[in-house]
Formats: sequence, structure tokens, C-alpha cells
Amino acid sequence: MLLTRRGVLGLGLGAVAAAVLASCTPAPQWVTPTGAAVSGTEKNRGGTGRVTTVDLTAAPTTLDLAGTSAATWAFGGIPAPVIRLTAGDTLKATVRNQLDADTSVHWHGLALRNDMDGVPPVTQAPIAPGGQFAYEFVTPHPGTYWFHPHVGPQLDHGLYGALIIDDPDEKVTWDDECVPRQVVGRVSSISKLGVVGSAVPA
Ligand SMILES: [Cu+2]
Repeated sequence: MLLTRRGVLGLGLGAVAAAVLASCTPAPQWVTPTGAAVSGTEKNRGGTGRVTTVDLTAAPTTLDLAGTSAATWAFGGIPAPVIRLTAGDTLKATVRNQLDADTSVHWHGLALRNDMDGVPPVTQAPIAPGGQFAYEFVTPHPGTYWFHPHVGPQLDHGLYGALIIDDPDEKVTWDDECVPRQVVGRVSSISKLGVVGSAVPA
């Protein structure tokens, strides 16, 4: 290829302009799970030091719908056994995937570190069939929350459960504690909570 003198000059100016632009553009400052921003926030969050460990296995199951059997998916039962701890405690949850599809667990409503939020492919890679993922985070605020996969309509198949974070300064007393039971997107009944950590069908 033949280049004219003007063409060579133009190429040179282009290269200089690119170099100047590159030097003016700041390198992106990513917030990474192992970075100072996250570790500082987690340090400020503190915590009680107490740890609750749970195992959740997403697997096919058969559901009895008033005499009709339906093949569906669940974390052991529908809803899953209640996870309950006190604000400031650490939750360690190992999620195993025995489905024939990718999955995850999203801790609905919690303000927590992004890499534990369970939203593939944004905050983590999906948990592949046969795989597992270890979630670990300090529970931030008291309240009644949900956990469920953040993958397609898996929640509606029955993969969900209640996460109750007790207020260490709770002043209120009550007669019963209940959570709604949902199948295929509808509340089908109310489950009364029995002893801590389990659900008793109503
Ligand atoms: Cu949700």
C-alpha cells in the first residue's frame, strides 16, 4: 500500500490523539468482593459473631395437591424449613443443586454484600446442575424475608422459604407466628411456625 505524506501525517496525529485520550481516561475503579470498599463496609457492619449454618438442596419432588400428585421442585418441603436467626448473626448457607437446570438463592429484601445476593449472572455465576455454592453474610436488619432462586420461574415451582431475622431488642409479644404458603404463584394456605427453625403445616 502506498501512503502519501499527508496520509502518514494523519496517521501520526491519530496515534497521538489516541494516546492523549488514553492518558486522560481514568482506569475504572471496580468494587470487588475482596476490595477495601467491601471489607470496610463489612467491618463496620460488625455482627454478633454467632453463626447459623444451613444446608439447602434444590431437588425434584412430588407435591400432593389435595389428592392430585404434581411433579415439582423444592428445598425439602414447600415452603422450605424456616431459617431463623437474630440480627447481627452470620448466616452460612450451602446450596446444592440437584435440578437439571442452573439455580441460585436470592435473599429477598436483605441489604447485604453484593456477591452473596444470588442474582446470576450479575452477582455470581449460576449454580450448575450437580454444583453447590456457599453463601455467607452478616444478617443486617430484623424482619421477615424470603429466599428463592433468582432464575426464571423456579420460585413458582416451590423453591422458596421464609427467612426470619429476629430483633434482639423486640418489645412486642404475640400469640402466633405465621407465614403464607405459596404454590405456583398463589398463596394456598398459612403455615404456623412451630419451634424455631421448622414450619408446621396449618
Ligand atoms: Cu425475591
